Amino acid sequence: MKTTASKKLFEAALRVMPGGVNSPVRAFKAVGTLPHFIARAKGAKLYDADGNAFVDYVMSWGPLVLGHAPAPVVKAVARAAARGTSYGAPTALEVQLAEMIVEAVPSMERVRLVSSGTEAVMSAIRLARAYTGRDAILKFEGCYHGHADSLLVKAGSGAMTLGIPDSPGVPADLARHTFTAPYNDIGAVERLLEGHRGNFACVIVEPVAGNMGVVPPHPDFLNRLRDLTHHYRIVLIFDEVITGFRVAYGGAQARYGVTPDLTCLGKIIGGGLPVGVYGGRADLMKLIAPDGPVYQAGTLSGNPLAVTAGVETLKLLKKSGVYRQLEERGRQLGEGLSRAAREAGIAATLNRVGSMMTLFFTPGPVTDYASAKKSDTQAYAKFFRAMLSQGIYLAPSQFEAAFVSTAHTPADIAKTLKAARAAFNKLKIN
Ligand code: KE4
Repeated sequence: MKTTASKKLFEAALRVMPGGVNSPVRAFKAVGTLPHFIARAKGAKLYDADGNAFVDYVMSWGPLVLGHAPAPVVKAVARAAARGTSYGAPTALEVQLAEMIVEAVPSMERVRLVSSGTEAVMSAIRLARAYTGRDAILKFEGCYHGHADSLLVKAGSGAMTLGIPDSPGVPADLARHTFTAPYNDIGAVERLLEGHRGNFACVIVEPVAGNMGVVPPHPDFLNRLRDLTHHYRIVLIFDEVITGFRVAYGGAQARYGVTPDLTCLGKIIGGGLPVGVYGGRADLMKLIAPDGPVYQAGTLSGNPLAVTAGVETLKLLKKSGVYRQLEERGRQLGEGLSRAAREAGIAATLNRVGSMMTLFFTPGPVTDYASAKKSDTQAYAKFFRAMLSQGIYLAPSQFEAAFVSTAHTPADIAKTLKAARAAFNKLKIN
C-alpha cells in the first residue's frame, strides 16, 4: 500500500504540532504504524492522501451516523455558509435544533448549545455543583467525558490508550473532588455515596460505555444509579455524547427507559460539525446565565453552519426504519466478527449495542475497565494493521468503539468479514 504522501505530511505535521495531530488517538501510537492523512470521504469510504480507499468504522469517532458527506447535509451547509458563517446573535436555526432535541430526549426540558462534548460536560458538572452546593463528583473508571480537569481521572479513550488516565497538570486540590467506581458495580457506588453523605454533587456516567471499548450497562445498573441518586439527592448526568441519537433517536435513556437529571450530547447532533449540548430539568437549567448565576458562554455556540448540519442530520434520522437498519448492519458485523474469531480459534469478546461495538482480544467477559484492560493490545494492533492493509479502517486503539452508519452496505460488511478472516489467520500464524 502506497503511503508516501501520508509519510511526508506526517513529517511536516510533526514539525509544527505535538505528535503531528490535533487529537492524540489519531497518531496511531497504540497500533504500531503511521497515521494515514485523509484527503476526502463519501458514504462509508475514506480516501487517503495516497489515493488508498478504506471502509471506515471510525466515522470521525461517532458523529457520522449517516456516513460521510450525506448530500442533503452538504447542500444545506453550503447554502447556510453563503448566508454568513457566524453572527454571534440568536437565530431561528438554534431554536429549531433545540426544539428537536427537547422533543427527542426524555430528560431534556431546556438545552444550551456549545461547541464540543468537553464543553457540554464541564458545564453540566459546574451546574450540578452550583445546584447542590457540593463539590464531589463520581465518575466510572474507563469512562471518558472530554478533557476538562475534573474528569481526567481514570479516564478512558485516548488517555487510556496512551496509559495516562490521570493526566499531569490537574491540580491535586481539584482531582481530590473526583471519585471513581468500577463501571457496572452498583455496590461500590452505594458504599461511596453512603460514606460521603452530603458531599456529592453528581454522578456522571456513559449509559453505554464507549471509551474503554464498548461496555453495555448491566440490566439494572442504570435504574439503580437513578434510585441511589434520587435517594441521596444527587444530580444524575448521562454523558450521551456517543450514545445520543446513536443507540436510539432519544439516546440510551430512551433505549433503557431511565431518565437522568442532566444529559450531555455531542458528535451526531452536529452532523460532523462542532456542536455540543447540555440540558435537562428546567429547574436546574434556570440557574444558567443569563437567567441565573451559573456562568457559561461561547463565541461560536449555536453556530449557524454547525446547527444546520445538526438539524439536517436529525431530520434524516427521524425517518422511519433508520434505527432498524443500523441495528441490522451492526448485528451482521458483530456476529460476523465473533464467528470469524471463533472459527480461527482467537480468544475474543464482541460487545455491541446497536451500531456501536468493540472486539476485545480477551476471552472476556468485558464488563468494566479492569476486564477491558486484560485485552491483548498487541494482538489488537496486529489485527488493526492486517485490516488496514486490506482497506478496512478500524479505531487505532483497542479501547474505542467501531461505528456502523446507514451508508455501510452489505457489500462493505462482507468485505470487512472477509478481511477479518484473513487477519485472524495471520494472527494465528504469527
Ligand atoms: P469532544 O470534546 O471530543 O467533542 O467530546 C468529549 C467526549 C465526551 N464524552 C464522551 C462519552 C466522549 O466519547 C467524548 C469524546 N470521544 C472521543 C473518542 N472516544 C473523541 C475522539 C478524540 O478524542 O479524538
